[in-house]
Amino acid sequence: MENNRHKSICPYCGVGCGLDVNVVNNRIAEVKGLKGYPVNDGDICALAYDLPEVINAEGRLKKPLVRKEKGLTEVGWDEAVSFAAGKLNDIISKYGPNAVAFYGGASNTIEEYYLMNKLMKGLIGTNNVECSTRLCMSSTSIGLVSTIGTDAPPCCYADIELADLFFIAGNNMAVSLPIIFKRVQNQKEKGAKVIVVDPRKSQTAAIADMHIQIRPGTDVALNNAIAHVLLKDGYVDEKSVELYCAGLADLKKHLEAWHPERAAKITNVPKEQIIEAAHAIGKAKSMLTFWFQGYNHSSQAVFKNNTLHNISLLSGNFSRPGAGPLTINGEANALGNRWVGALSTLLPGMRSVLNYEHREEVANYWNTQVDKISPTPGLSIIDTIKGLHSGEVRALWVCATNPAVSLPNANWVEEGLKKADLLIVQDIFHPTETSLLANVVFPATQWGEKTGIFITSERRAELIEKIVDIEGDAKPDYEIIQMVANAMGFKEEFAYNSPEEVFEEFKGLTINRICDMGGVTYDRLRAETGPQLPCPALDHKGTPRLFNDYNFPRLDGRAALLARNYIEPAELPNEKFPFILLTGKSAAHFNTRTRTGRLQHSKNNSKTNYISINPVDAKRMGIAENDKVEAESKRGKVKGVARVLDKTREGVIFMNMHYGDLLGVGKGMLANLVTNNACDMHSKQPELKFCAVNISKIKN
Ligand SMILES: Nc1nc2c(c(=O)[nH]1)N[C@H]1C(S)=C(S)[C@@H](COP(=O)(O)OP(=O)(O)OC[C@H]3O[C@@H](n4cnc5c(=O)[nH]c(N)nc54)[C@H](O)[C@@H]3O)O[C@H]1N2
Ligand SMILES: Nc1nc2c(c(=O)[nH]1)N[C@H]1C(S)=C(S)[C@@H](COP(=O)(O)OP(=O)(O)OC[C@H]3O[C@@H](n4cnc5c(=O)[nH]c(N)nc54)[C@H](O)[C@@H]3O)O[C@H]1N2
Ligand code: SF4
Ligand SMILES: [Mo]
Repeated sequence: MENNRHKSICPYCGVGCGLDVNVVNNRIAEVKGLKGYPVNDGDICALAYDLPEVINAEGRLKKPLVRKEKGLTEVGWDEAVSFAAGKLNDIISKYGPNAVAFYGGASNTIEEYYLMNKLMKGLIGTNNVECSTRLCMSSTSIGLVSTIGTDAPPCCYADIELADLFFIAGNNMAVSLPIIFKRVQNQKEKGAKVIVVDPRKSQTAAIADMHIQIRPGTDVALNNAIAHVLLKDGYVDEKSVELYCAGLADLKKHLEAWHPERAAKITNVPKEQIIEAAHAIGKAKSMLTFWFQGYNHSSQAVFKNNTLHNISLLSGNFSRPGAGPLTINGEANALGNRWVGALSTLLPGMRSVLNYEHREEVANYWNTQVDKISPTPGLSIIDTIKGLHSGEVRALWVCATNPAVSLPNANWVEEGLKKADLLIVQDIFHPTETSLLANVVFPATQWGEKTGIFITSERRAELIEKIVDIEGDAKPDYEIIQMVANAMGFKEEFAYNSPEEVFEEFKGLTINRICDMGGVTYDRLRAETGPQLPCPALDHKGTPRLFNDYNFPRLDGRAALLARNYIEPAELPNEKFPFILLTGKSAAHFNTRTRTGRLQHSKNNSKTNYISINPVDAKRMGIAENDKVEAESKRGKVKGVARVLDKTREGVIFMNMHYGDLLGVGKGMLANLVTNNACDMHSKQPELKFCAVNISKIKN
């Protein structure tokens, strides 16, 4: 590439498009898609195209802040770091290690997460390390672990061009993964069929050959009935399935009762459509499944995942090129973070805190006592907020995530955050809704200003490099973590001179595991397209697909067919709150909008939060297009502007998640003011997509 052009990877969603970034006078001037890159071959979506405006936006935090009598006050790094480290040490000595917690974002690099894991799990001795991936991919992760024995996405994007059926459930990829959507559309033009399962007529449903407009929350019933039909109508080669799956006999028994008539009643999907969908799956040569937050943001999330995998396994659509579960992550490094151990149950290198051998391996590697690593899982982020309320948790260190906006039941979250004796917030911008509540704010550098590795959804490792210098005193997250660790007294253990040194240390914990990075070096990533993991040696080309030998990392080598029953969502509509509220993403904004809310066109065009309502409901409630409306749940109220659209069925309303108080939209527009903090019991992922509300016109 020319001198001023640099290769990078997009910092937004987990697809991991390759970018060709033009730097002029130390500013990122233009972002294009990287031609020839296997993911996107020169293509990008609007989010990446607009990166220069976001990266150069006003409002960057340039100096550390510490809360003093007159509020958050600019101080030097030494003062901020020694204040934070001193307070952390005080809290640990007074209340024990489990009184502190760390909560990071999925745009942190693997090096940053490695350091945080080492500090918290290895040296302080608490497993309270969480990541926004808890709100995003934890159910996908537990779904894969329970079905195939490991959190390793088996497929790759090249499977799209080999498939003849796409089953897309709870995934509005036209909006959320536009580059993948284009590849799916191209394949559809060549004859592939598309089934979309979504309670809304989403932008993705618009291209479907079959749109299954399911009643929200009921996917397990639908999936079970599809599996029932596959078995009953002779689409399952039971002898082969038994070779690579355990549990067929139990599942068959369980599914006997899941006939389409029963599922039709629960899902509101006509039984004929269920049968037709099952037959289409049975006849397909190669089916790829996509699922996303319509599954994961649910109190039954893991069961939705398991029952979808049952369908792929039964119909022989697993472990073959063009067939299988193609899991895409929401955020750039959501897979990398999991593999480094960014959840409170995990240890680096796809290990678990529950496993003695794993604790021993990691403790030896870190030169620490095995009992230093606690065998008890740490708190999930929702339990951490509960802990702040009860006093069990005293200090929370937030980095690269904005929980005051993104967690459910926002009033309760804010109260919890305010109760902390110490709230450290590390962000690129200030104020954010979360940094406003902090005792210490550390200014961080962002994508393009720091170096580290992302692992994207098809297990591809890539280096994102520092390509511009910054004004002000912001520092990379890895450096800030190291400074605090040093100030807490961990000098020898945290004596790194570069992120590359951190990576080389982490690498040792990946050897001979599915995440094997033995063949990955910074130099290799600079010289060529990053390999797909595992990549055990420098001359190894990487591994596009996993488990094509039908050998799964479970005790008997087979995948598990799991008998799962439908359970109702945690909160059902009732007389006082008769509507179901769904929430989701829009094309114009990314997550909590701290970045995209700074774009001029969004300031001009998307100032309002819409609440979309079905025309029949609107008429009944006396609501017209553009009316100011309010939705209310047990937990709070949210305002918006009515959009009367025939997109959802009667009784179901929808709004986007993005609108915190800041960046021009105004107070009270945040969907999470009303959402439910009930969680899936297996993945601890909150039910962000289903709560009971009432809706009314605001009279002024
Ligand atoms: N432009 C843009 N792109 C993004 C993001 C963004 O904020 N903006 N965020 C990124 C992130 S972090 C993520 S996780 C992804 C999310 O990407 P998606 O999961 O595709 O997006 P969502 O809008 O969260 O939800 C998807 C769909 O689930 C449906 N749904 C709700 N309840 C149910 C149900 O019970 N069953 C079924 N089958 N469907 C249901 C909703 O109607 C919605 O259309 O997008 C990523 N990409
Ligand atoms: N109701 C409802 N709620 C939802 C969802 C929904 O669909 N409905 N979606 C959920 C999902 S899937 C997700 S993933 C979460 C996302 O929730 P969050 O993680 O809270 O969302 P982001 O806006 O991505 O937050 C990233 C933060 O990190 C900062 N940042 C960016 N880069 C860096 C960096 O390099 N270093 C540091 N220190 N900071 C940086 C940004 O300014 C921003 O404040 O929201 C969840 N919440
Ligand atoms: S699809 Fe995702 S990774 Fe690709 S350019 Fe858009 S936001 Fe970035
Ligand atoms: Mo996400």
